[in-house]
Amino acid sequence: MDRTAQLTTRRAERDIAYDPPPTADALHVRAARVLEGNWTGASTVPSRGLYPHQWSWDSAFIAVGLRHLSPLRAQTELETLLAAQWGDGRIPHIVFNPSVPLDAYFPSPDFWRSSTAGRTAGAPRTVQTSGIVQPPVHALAAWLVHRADPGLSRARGFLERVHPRLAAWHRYLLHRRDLGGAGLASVVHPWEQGMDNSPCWDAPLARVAPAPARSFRRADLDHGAAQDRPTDLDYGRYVRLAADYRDRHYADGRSDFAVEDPAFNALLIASEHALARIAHELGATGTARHARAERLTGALVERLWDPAAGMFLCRDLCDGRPIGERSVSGLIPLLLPGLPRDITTALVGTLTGPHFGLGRSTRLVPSYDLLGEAFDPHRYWRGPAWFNTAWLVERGLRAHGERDRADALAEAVLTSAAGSGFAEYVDPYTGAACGATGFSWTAALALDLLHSTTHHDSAVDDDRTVRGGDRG
Ligand code: 9WN
Repeated sequence: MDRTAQLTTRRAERDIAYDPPPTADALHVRAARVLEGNWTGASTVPSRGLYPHQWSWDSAFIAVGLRHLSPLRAQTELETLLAAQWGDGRIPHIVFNPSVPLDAYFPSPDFWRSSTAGRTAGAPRTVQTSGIVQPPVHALAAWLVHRADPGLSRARGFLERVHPRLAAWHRYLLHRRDLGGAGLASVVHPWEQGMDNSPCWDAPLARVAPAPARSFRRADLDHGAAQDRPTDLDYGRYVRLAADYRDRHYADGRSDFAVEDPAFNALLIASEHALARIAHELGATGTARHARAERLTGALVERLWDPAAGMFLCRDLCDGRPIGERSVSGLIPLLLPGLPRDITTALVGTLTGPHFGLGRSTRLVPSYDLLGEAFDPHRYWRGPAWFNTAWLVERGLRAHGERDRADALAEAVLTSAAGSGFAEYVDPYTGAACGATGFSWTAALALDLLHSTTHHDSAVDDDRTVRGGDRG
């Protein structure tokens, strides 16, 4: 059965009203057009209007999709980002494009002042960046990009060049950011975790004195609806935290906001496994790194697993307590190969149960608890569904043998991505577009799933199978 027929049949079976699904070829062409339009010559902007610079985890997801269009561009995307790495190993969350006007995005380079305030931390002199980080998806992306065209990768020495930078990045996170002392990396700003406005941050942020609204000018409201974006009060707190970090010259240590987050750490662990494969490809054994990834998985379970919630929860390091909000972040560790089986079973139960409703009431995984008090299907990271989190959960389901659920989620990603004009995020119930359209990682990850599901053996290439089997 061809892809279009498959999509139509499954749609009828589940009785959900989708627009007619595009053919695989049409979807490929439309996704490629989005990525072409957002390519700047050496990297890809997340969105032309709202996000006109290079973003860290966006570029990793974008590279994963770009590898199906141009492995060379995918390699370049990651190399451009890594060229802006700081001497202490951090990969900044934004690399600014000097030809974009300062007022096009806030906070702009004159807020972060990376080349002066970041000097002791080793910020680059020739390029302006932010001083915070984003989730470490990069080694995973580099490995997948390599696998797309190993010949080109070897000819260009791609892995040789990125390996030391990725290793330094992980060292930074595992040492300078182990603020809780248990081995896990901490985030010191909501923007670092990538799900900026999640209700998980409400309690820790409440301790932060906001910068006065008149002291900065938001640019996001020029592009997005105010009722869907974070409030001015939230922004005031984001600004205060970032300015305090800058004024400490980006030195790491305890601050007003320090959280151990499940998705951030799960991505670090998945990237540690990928880095082990990269090391192996370069002639080392990679065994020590796999072993470290397994130890980190143990620490993740020890610190953040909540059996009563049936999912992982964030831990607030300022009071040492778990944060009692259910976010999609707590489901993303499903991605990991070494989880005990009772945990993977519970995670699948939570994903498909009343709090997230996948395959029942929702099409894609909502970013936050459907039953939570703060749930809002349209407000940034407080309910809507994002495509990167769906892609990660799809990988997790597939890795743990949940093939039918993974197929259904992949199909929902493809139809919702195309049907929403490659929206930044969508209403989790209806799939209606929210935020920017023509959003790069939506196009890239739809492209990736299109190629992985139409050519099933590429899933094997990607090492989606559970390494060494489940424990427990
Ligand atoms: C702040 C670029 C980024 C994503 C984040 C998303 C949003 C920025 C913002 O856009 O964050 O980094 O201004 O809201 O929350 O995940 O990387 O697409």
